[in-house]
Amino acid sequence: MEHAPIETPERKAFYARIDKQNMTPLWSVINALITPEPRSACVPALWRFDEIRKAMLEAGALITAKEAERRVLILENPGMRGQSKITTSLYAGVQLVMPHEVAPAHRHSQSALRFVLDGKGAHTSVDGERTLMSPGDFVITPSMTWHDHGNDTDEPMFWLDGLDIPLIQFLDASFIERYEHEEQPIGKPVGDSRARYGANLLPIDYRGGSATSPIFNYPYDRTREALHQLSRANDCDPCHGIKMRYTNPANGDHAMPTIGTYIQLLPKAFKTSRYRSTDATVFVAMEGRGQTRVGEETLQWGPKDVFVVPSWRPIVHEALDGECVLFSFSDRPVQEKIGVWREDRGNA
Ligand code: 1HN
Repeated sequence: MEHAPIETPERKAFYARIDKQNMTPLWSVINALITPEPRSACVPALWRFDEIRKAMLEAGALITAKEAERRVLILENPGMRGQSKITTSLYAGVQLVMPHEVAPAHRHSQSALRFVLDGKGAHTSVDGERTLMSPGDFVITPSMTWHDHGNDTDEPMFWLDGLDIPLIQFLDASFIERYEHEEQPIGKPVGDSRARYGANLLPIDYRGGSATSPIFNYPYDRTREALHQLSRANDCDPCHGIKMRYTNPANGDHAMPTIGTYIQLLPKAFKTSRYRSTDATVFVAMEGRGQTRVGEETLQWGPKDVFVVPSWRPIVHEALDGECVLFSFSDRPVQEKIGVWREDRGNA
């Protein structure tokens, strides 16, 4: 039933009459509303880090982090220009904090993740706790937590921001408040949440009631060590290599309620089996060089490049120059919660 009913003069006249009462026939639009498979405006795309970095340093000379509130260049999906989206439901941008700058404190209902690309030792503070950031660290800013960033080092600091902005916009649930000072007071020692929640321990009466993981920095050195150890066991998933999910240690759920976050290792020369899933995914190549075939297109990537794969488009990753590590994020937790997430592993 892919064809639309024909438009007779009587029908057209009827549509015109009911149009004035804000009514419209379903049978004219049903095939666009309910499609046999996902039909997305999102297209595959790649941003090279050297190009991002160059543009960001130009931005660094044009505006301060303070004036901009956040000095970020949005990575806009070429199929959805002007919408501040990298996928239909998610936002991504690259943020630069120059030496001795502060990005002032605020809080909002959108959840944010940071994946550190370049620079070492700048900090972010979340609800009174500060963490220092290094390349490959995955840092969370939960919904409605106060956060500010600062860079006391002598090098520019770059990271990828991922936020659920389009999703929250769709739900009409956006709130933001600015803090009265540039920086919030720090009331906890560095490493407090890691000791409390990230050591296979939990405070005795902790009930894990919040939607987001209480750990807010998942440092790359520990993540990388786990991947290294697992790569020695040689039990790769044909579709993913070795792919792990960042979790909330209090309940085993995704680390963030709206954004699924993943780290994966492709052994040297590994080529994945054709795979597709309904969660459009943003990837960051953390280590190594490789390529990802997305339908008919091939995206060639190297360290710190960012690329995006639309929903339900078959992908094949291939490691071309030694071992590769990919960080990724998607709206999979939301799709799982409402029971619509699907994957197709081919025969693998
Ligand atoms: C935000 O708060 C940050 O805190 C980054 O670093 C990007 C994009 C839109 C709205 C808020 C940040 C953002 C943002």
